[in-house]
Amino acid sequence: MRNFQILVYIPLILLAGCDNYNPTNLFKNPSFEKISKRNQATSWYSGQHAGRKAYKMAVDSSISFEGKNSFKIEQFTDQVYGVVEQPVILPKRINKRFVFSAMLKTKDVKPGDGWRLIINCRAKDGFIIKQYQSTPLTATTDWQKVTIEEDIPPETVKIDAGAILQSLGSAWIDQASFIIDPLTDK
Ligand SMILES: [Ca+2]
Repeated sequence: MRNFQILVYIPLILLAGCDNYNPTNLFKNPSFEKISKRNQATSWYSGQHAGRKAYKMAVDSSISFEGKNSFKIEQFTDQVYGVVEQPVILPKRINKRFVFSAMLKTKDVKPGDGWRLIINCRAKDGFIIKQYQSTPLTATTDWQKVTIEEDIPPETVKIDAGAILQSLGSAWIDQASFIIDPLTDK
């Protein structure tokens, strides 16, 4: 009986001594399962550089890593960029370390800037303080997890996080995750 009591008490002591902050995925609709008008993904913004239309961007219900849907972006002519992203509202935390990850896939993406994750850390006036990007994927690749783990500059009030395509070809994103302060959850 005494041994049982010890086993019960130790976890209680550990819980009392740690930070109660539980990092959660800050993305809404992170797996692109909720669809809005014109086959777009709820809570996500997709757009391209001004000028001639060069991208098709929509939820793809024929290919997914998780659930029924992914989001597909296809570049069919020259243009500066096409992007799918979401504004992330930051929790009030002192230590602003983040981990941004997503499953990415490509088909026949030409060499160059390719398909990659991108984060813009913005000041109150919208100015980009810091930008992070992952290594571009090109050619044809199966689903792979891509991760960016970095610090958020202290003056950041808003983050836009998503993926950008800057080469001809097709690309997909699914199972996106944006977590703040993963190290403090231990
Ligand atoms: Ca999905």
